[in-house]
Amino acid sequence: MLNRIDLRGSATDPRDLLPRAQLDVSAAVDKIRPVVEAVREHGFAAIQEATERFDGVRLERLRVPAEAIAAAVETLDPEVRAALTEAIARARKVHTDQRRTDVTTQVVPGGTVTERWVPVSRVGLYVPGGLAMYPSTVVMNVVPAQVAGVEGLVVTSPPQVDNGGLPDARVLAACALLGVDEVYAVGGAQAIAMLAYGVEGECAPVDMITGPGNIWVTAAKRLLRGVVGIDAEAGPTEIAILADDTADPVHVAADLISQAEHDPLAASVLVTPSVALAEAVEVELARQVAATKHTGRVTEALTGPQSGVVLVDDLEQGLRVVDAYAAEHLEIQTVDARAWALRVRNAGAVFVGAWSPVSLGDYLAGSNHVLPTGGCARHSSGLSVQSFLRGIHLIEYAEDALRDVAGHVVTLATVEDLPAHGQAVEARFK
Ligand code: HSO
Ligand code: ZN
Repeated sequence: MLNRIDLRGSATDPRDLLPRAQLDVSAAVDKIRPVVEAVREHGFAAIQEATERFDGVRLERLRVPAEAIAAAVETLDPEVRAALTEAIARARKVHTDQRRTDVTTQVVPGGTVTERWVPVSRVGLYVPGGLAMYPSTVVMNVVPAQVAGVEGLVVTSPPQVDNGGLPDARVLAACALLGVDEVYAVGGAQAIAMLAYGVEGECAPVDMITGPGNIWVTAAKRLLRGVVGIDAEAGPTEIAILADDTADPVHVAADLISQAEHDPLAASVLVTPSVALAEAVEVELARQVAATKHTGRVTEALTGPQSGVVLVDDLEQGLRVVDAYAAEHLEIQTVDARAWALRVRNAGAVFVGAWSPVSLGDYLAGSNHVLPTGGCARHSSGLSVQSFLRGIHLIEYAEDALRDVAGHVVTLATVEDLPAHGQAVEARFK
């Protein structure tokens, strides 16, 4: 079922040997530009028109009434409520430990630099509502923002025909459980434009937008980056598993399928020095894929060029391969899994050992599931409290401390041919 990539005995850089799904976001940007411009110019009327056209719902107002949010949590299945409550509690625990404290450095006597960590004022979270209906994503975006101290937190999600033109009831319930009461029934590019520009009398503009979305949402985020802050462009999800012959093929296959279930473009990659394991996993995949609910998209994802089994000489080479690939999710199912995990340099999140599958992290580990895809794990991290904070330097020098260093300022100003910079210091000591 999986493509086989045999790197045994190969000394070439593995970086480009593992193909990735390509999304043509630029083409989508041209398509959504008129929608974004219309929202900027005509506000409510443009959103109403686009929503009718794309979602088949005529919105009388954009904001979801408080009673509808309260009703969603009242009618929520108690088991779902218990699971979401536990997910929120665990995520809060982990994210609370990410809080930063302001640090003052005394550079010289009388001269200090303080780094203040200040939350973004107003954040908009986009929650998809098509193929994917993810209350867990509400948790993963809202919790770090709240822990960071973001005061204005708004959620927007497409209206559902079968929920009376409101966003999905489970998404609304997650908002209620998290204490988010500013929620809009707007989806797609028009939602991103609404958040970025604001809509007179309906929705104030935000400073930053987070949350996943389909290609149109991603395109709108790319177009509006700069007008607002954008967290990251989320591509199709990825799982890589580094495993040796101590791994259980039943678990390995189940985990590969679990992320393939998200999207026909999802990537599932097994990296192993064990041919026996690779073969056992193939047998298991055939059995489990036939029995899984979303067989169609799982099969497409697993057989696509973005997925495969990579055979390596040993775990050392395997480590080089997974580092080069920089997966969104990396599982280590080997002997001494923790020791190997600590050597990984590039991954969005690393799942260590037999009892830490990716789906635990998707919901209940306490870690965040908004992670860098498409190789971005080489330079970026997942969503965290830090994503919602800005470090602002406070520079405080006393007269003597400035005088002591004035000569160096003048020297550097002169070498850069910016003499007025030097004079701004010298003027104080004339
Ligand atoms: N695996 C997805 C997140 C998710 N899974 C949400 C289930 N629900 C991307 O990390
Ligand atoms: Zn998932």
